[in-house]
Amino acid sequence: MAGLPPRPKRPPKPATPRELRDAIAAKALELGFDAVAFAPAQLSPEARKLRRERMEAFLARGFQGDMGWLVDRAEQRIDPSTLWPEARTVVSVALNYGPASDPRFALEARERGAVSVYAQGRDYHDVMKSRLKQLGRFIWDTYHHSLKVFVDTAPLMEKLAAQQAGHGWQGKHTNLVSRRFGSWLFLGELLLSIELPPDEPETDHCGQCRACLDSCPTNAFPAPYQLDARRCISYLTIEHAGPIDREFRTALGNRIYGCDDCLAACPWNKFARQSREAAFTPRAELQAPLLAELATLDDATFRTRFSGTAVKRIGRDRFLRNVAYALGNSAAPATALPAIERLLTDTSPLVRGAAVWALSQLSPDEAARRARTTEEPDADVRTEWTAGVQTPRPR
Ligand code: B12
Ligand code: SF4
Ligand code: SF4
Repeated sequence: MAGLPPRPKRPPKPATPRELRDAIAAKALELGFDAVAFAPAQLSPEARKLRRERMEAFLARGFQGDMGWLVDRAEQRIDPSTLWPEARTVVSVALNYGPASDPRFALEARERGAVSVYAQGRDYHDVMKSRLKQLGRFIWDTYHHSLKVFVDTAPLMEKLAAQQAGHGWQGKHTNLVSRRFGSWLFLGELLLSIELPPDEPETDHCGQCRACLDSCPTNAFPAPYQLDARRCISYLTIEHAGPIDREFRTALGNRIYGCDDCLAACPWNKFARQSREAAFTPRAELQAPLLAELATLDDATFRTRFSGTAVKRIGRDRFLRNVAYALGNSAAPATALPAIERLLTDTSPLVRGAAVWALSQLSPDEAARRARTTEEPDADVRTEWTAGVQTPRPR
């Protein structure tokens, strides 16, 4: 949450709430946001109750996995006005990151890694934050209204805020779907201390469709509109720190950072358009990179290569863990085995453990032979050797 600079010397420009709303919307579009809309920051008692019940149900079932930060400050997540009691209006902004083609094509080239669309360009947090700050600065300098800027890390439920502001609705895959941009919107918010005329909330247009639910490779949806994050590839490859449970390793396929399957399955994407945002143009090194080549990255080369992208956030070891699982799923032993060999002696036990699994997938006999003679010092990796021998490879 960003603080405000000193109060400007110029007097505030007089504006009616409607004029202020129009000026903010025009400025947001000028700054490059694709959509801007307004919602009241104060919830009705019924809305607050429903949000609380749903949030509590999610947490009670442990769907958040290791993301303990979702539990912290749950009350603020439910109600933006508890986050900042002066808040009267949520200015909800959206950036279109629509891809040029269906991202699921990348899943077919198994010797290459699939990085989800949202992470292929510049880190959206940086793009969003810098623009929101510029928008906040404009409102403060011109109109002197107090405000707070949020993006992603704030305890605020951005999809609900965006639905209330009318950008779209929370679809059965739990993400916001827009009639104009399909599944491909990043969301951000600014809270304002003044009440502005709100937009109409959007209603649900999922109907009988269940394309997203049926597309999930790990059955992460226990019911429509509910996600068990512990089963989601996005969570497993990005948020989860340790070894990925064996149950999910084959389903990862070649996904090395995030997953787009449920988003890409949505029929509303027929209205989606390619992003016009230069910062989101996919970087060459994130478009189907060769797995064997990624396996050579050390900490320094990882940091340099992924500087300014969301991939850098998870660190080299977790990324190489994902690469190792993908090598095991590559069905391309000629190129994968030398890379796996290299990762078997990696300094990180997390990476070595994943490499053991990869070896057991591509060369089970060799894995069994090596399991008998390994001098592996780490207990978890030794367990991987034993498990690799015992678990038959899925056919
Ligand atoms: C934690 C988190 C994750 C977690 C959990 C995802 C989740 N669905 O909660 C993980 C790591 C899995 C994740 C993955 C992804 N994420 Co994420 N994530 C977040 C984050 C930081 C918080 C979300 C949150 O509060 N979850 C907690 C639960 C309780 O919320 P929920 O799913 O909305 O749960 C509600 C529903 O279950 C609903 N509900 C329950 N029953 C019913 C019944 C009915 C009828 C209805 C209507 C609703 C309903 O009530 C619950 C509470 O409101 C937000 C940013 C933010 N601050 O909001 C980004 C955010 C949601 N993520 C985003 C993105 C882009 C992704 C990925 C697409 C990235 C990728 N390609 O890999 C995937 C999509 C996976 C998916 N299907 O959701 C975007 C989504 C933009 C959009 N258009 O919606 C956000 C908003 C970030 C941003 N600033 O743009 N993410
Ligand atoms: S992002 Fe992938 S793994 Fe996660 S819910 Fe969607 S389809 Fe399933
Ligand atoms: S795929 Fe179908 S069910 Fe899922 S969000 Fe889109 S319209 Fe709704």
